Amino acid sequence: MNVLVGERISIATFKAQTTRHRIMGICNTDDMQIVFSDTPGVLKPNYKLQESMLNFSNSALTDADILLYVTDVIEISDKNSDFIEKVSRQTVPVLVLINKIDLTNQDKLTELVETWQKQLPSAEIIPISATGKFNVDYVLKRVRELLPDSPPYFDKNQWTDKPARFFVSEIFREKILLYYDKEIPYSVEVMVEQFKEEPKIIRIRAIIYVERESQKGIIIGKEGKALKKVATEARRDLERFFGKSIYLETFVKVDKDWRSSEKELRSFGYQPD
Ligand SMILES: Nc1nc2c(ncn2[C@@H]2O[C@H](COP(=O)(O)OP(=O)(O)OP(=O)(O)O)[C@@H](O)[C@H]2O)c(=O)[nH]1
Ligand SMILES: [Mg+2]
Repeated sequence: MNVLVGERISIATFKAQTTRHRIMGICNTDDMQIVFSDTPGVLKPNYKLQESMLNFSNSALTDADILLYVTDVIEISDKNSDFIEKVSRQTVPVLVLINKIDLTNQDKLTELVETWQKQLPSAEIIPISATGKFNVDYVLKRVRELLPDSPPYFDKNQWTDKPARFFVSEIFREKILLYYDKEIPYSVEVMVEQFKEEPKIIRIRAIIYVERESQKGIIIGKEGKALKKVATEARRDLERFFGKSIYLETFVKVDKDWRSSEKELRSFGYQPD
């Protein structure tokens, strides 16, 4: 979505389940508005947070005018057969984007395109490379051609549906995904307790929630070094994102088993109120 919109809206890392929410990236031109909607990857839920993530993915099936199903040259094509079955029953146009074609060769790609075409006969299969910007313009062209006429959904100046605090939390989560291993990033949620914009500076207080006491120690690290690194990197990105100096305070707290608590998931914005 970032490459299509031309803005860094969704965080992206090499780890699975980076995206947890449904995030809109709005493209405005003089005569058109395209609302892209990035969703979590499709998975079989093991705990309540993952159920909420799958609900976000499923919701795109009910309201999108065009469905862009993004796979890549590494993912096996029948990984999400239940979801693909639902995609095949869509009445809206479906584009299957096979991403990361920079990592394969022509023969393998041709075979993969055929496999996808068999699975989704009415879909248009488009090989792309998001990082290599290959075929991205073609995807945009097809989206423009396929979009139905409609009044704009959002104000012309709006570029996302999410508030500033959301991006603070996501930028933090990106750094946590990058710097901690195993279960740690998946056990973390970041809450922005204060976001106070002054003329020259934004004052932010962020709370990193973990599920257990032992994870708190790992997040903080020896002599606080791990947390310091993450906070420094996050602050640098936040300054770039908001174009202002950032004063950042970070705390780590335990919220036992928050990923499995309906109440906590609601307070973190994963479920409707
Ligand atoms: N080689 C290569 N890597 C890519 C390309 N596009 C994206 N990536 C990398 O793939 C990784 C995953 O990117 P994400 O945007 O987080 O992927 P996602 O599908 O949104 O994943 P989740 O949010 O975790 O479901 C990142 O490390 C990207 O840099 C590409 O065209 N070629
Ligand atoms: Mg993502």
